[in-house]
Amino acid sequence: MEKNLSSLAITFLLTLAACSGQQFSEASSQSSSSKPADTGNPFANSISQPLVKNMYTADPSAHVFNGKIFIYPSHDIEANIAENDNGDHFNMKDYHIFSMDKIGGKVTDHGVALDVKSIPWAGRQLWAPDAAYKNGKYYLYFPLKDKQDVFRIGVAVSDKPQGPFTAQPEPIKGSYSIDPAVFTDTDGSSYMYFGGIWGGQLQQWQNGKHTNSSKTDLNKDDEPALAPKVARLSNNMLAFAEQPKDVVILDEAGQVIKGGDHDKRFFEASWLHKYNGKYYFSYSTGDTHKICYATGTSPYGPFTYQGVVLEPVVGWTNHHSIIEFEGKWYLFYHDTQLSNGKTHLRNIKVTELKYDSDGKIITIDAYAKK
Ligand code: FUB
Repeated sequence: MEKNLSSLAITFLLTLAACSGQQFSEASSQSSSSKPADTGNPFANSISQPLVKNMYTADPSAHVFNGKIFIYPSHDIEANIAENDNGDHFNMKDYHIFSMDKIGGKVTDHGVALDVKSIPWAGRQLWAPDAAYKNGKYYLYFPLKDKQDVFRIGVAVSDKPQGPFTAQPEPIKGSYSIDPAVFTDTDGSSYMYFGGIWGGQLQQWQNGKHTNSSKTDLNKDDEPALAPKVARLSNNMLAFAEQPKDVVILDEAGQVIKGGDHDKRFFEASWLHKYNGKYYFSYSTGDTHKICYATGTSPYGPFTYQGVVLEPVVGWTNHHSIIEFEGKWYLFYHDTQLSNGKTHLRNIKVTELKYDSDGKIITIDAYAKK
């Protein structure tokens, strides 16, 4: 009985943290399923600890460059902005880049790599970035609202993975919405995946044109959900080489996932990795707080839904990246342990990710330390 009560208390706390201070004000119906019975502290059985403790960090995009792990996160700050459906309280102003020689090793902060003040087209809100390497240069891709308060995706260039980066004078032509993730395939082609609904504004665009001002999604639960986008990048990595296309996500029966299927439909936080020759597209389900994944045989998809990578974490948002390092696979993610549950003040973490013999990702519960 006591165990059950503790379990209930933790589930309640997780739900409370997920629903309060959330990016968007609508309440979540989803709480984490099997939280460990413990003291009432939802972080007591965290499987990993914050990687950075002297500032708030989120949305970690990790890459291996020159044999080291580099992490490109958002830099959360207390901006004292009231929470609303647009995510205005995520009012980040710069990026710090971190590196590690090995998992569990020292985390080095390389200082400010890009400041909003140095981006000529900037309005506000530097959200989740990513990075890529090609031909001796490093590229930092970032979502930012322009002076008209429309999210675009910018790119900044450096000779070093840790920056500092110099922003291009304009956003990437034809870009919109948020959360760029760049995957470079074994043939050297690089693809950008992007998009995010609700505050990420993806629902406001159709065929590259700004068409409406919906605050949430298409409001058509029985129709195909809004798809994330993919575009191959040009050789100089500064432009789209083609019109962005839909990343189609199918359910197990081969049907396109519908807008009303909030447990599986795409919300934000795209990531693409390749394992044993298969392409794994992973993403956040937003208001159901999960990281899910789908697999396919081409970087363009279609991808078929496979399951959950990461159960909900404490805090409204869930955002991740997946890399291989020295023969093992790792999930970088965030929660709100350092701020004790404040959604806009997050901290990055890392844990090992495992596959079963069929290549299925074994679901991770961030609070199930044995
Ligand atoms: O960090 C701001 C936004 O919150 C990101 O762009 C989303 O993915 C969510 O994590």
